[in-house]
Amino acid sequence: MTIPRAEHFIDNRFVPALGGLTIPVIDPSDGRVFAAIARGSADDVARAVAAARRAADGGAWSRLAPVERGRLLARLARAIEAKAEDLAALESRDCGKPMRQARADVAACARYFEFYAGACDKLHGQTIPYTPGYQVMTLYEPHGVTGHIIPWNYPLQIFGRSVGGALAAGNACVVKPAEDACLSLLGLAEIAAAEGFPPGAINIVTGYGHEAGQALAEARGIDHLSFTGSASTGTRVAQAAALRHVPVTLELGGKSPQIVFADADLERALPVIVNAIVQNAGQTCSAGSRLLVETGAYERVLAALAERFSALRAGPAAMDLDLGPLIRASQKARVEAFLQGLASQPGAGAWVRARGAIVPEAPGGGFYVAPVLVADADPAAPLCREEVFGPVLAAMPFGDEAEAVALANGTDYGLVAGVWTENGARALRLAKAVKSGQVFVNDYGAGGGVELPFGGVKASGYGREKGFEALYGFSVLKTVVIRYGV
Ligand code: TXE
Repeated sequence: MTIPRAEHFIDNRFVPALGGLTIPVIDPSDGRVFAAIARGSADDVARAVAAARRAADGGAWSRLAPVERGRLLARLARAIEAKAEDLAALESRDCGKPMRQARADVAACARYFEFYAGACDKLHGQTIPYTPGYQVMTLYEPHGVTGHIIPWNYPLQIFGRSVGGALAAGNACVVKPAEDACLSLLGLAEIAAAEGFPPGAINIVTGYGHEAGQALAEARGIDHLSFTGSASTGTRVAQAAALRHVPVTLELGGKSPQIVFADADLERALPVIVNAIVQNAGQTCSAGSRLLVETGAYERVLAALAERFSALRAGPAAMDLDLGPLIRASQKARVEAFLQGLASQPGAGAWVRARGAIVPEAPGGGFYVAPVLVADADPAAPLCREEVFGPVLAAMPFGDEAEAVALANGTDYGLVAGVWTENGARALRLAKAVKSGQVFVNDYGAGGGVELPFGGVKASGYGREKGFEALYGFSVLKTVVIRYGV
């Protein structure tokens, strides 16, 4: 696949930014510019919203029967699979992802469209027993035009989960990908048009968050907003939406705990725990970034993890190692600042127990951070409370179940938790006591499967994407009351 043009995708056509400006695209593996994208403005967003409105308000998209929508989504899933290697190569370069990760992302994106293809004609309302002489029914109707602000960590996956669900419910979409990573989504939109999606169903406006993103959050003609990103930007988006009474779904990341009891099957747990923080170089909303270990097993677990961390290798995406670079220089600086902050941490003082390596082939201009295992981390320190979004695992011991729950719930976030124990009753108690949107027992899904509703509590956001549940969020429930008696 060639690198898409530095243009928006509106009404099934590539169009330049009205202001004629572009933004350079940097390869995180070497820090060099290799492409450009259009720098969208409020005018570009308005143009995309108008196209989506035409599609949603009586246009070809809104006239499709649900079964036909489903067939289009299924065709798109197959087309994504057919172009998987090209899309993965683009995603890998743009985001600095090792090819294995990029291929997995493409497969997940296709799977979202496959899942939602089958769901289009299954969003049933109800009939409600009411007073004699009345017939009452509920209808799930599309909002109309949905806006989607997508982050840079998993563009294809998050597009699939968010836009896939919105399209399935019958909405037309305007998408603002992250300025750091949008090439694969422009390629995907072009594929969708070629597969027969009517003009205006899927529109993409690229640009900076504070320009195109803010304009989308404020745009008239948007009926629902879906945002995935930082808590601070999510707040701005929700504030802008509130002024127009537009409903919002927010997924704002987390500080997710992995809770390991002494009876856990470590053979099973350890590779999953490592992967949950190393995958995508730790830039995963559901990264298992805190490790809580029962005191009796603490030393054993840390020794085994230290061995695994020391063997990890970071390097250019093309080398397909354990992890690639971070997305950009500022993200690398952010992660390094957390590590430098360790020395000034209050309390007993955490220390780096093990560190992986950056391979010598990694270009000096790339944004690499070696994976780090931090022992005896202070739960009150920023490292344990804030989202680092890098390959840093903070470990700490706990004495009993109550302390484990208190630590697990001791941050502002609540997205995902992992519980590792062979004691079924304890697993269930923990699953209920932990405040988060998902809990895994004896596994950790880094967000889980396409079928599993996903989203947070507290500062991790609200609303759910993924699974059938998402369709309720992307729809409006209407109650129709018919009086037929005299
Ligand atoms: O996020 P932003 P950033 C977290 C993670 C990371 C931190 C900063 O901790 O270290 O956020 O990353 C768009 N109005 N996550 O600064 O700003 C922006 O263009 C509307 C967690 O990159 O939240 C991009 O498309 N939109 C996370 C998207 O918001 C705006 C994924 C995310 O960018 C905007 C990414 C504005 N005013 C970062 N400003 C997750 N939950 O997975 C920016 N944007």
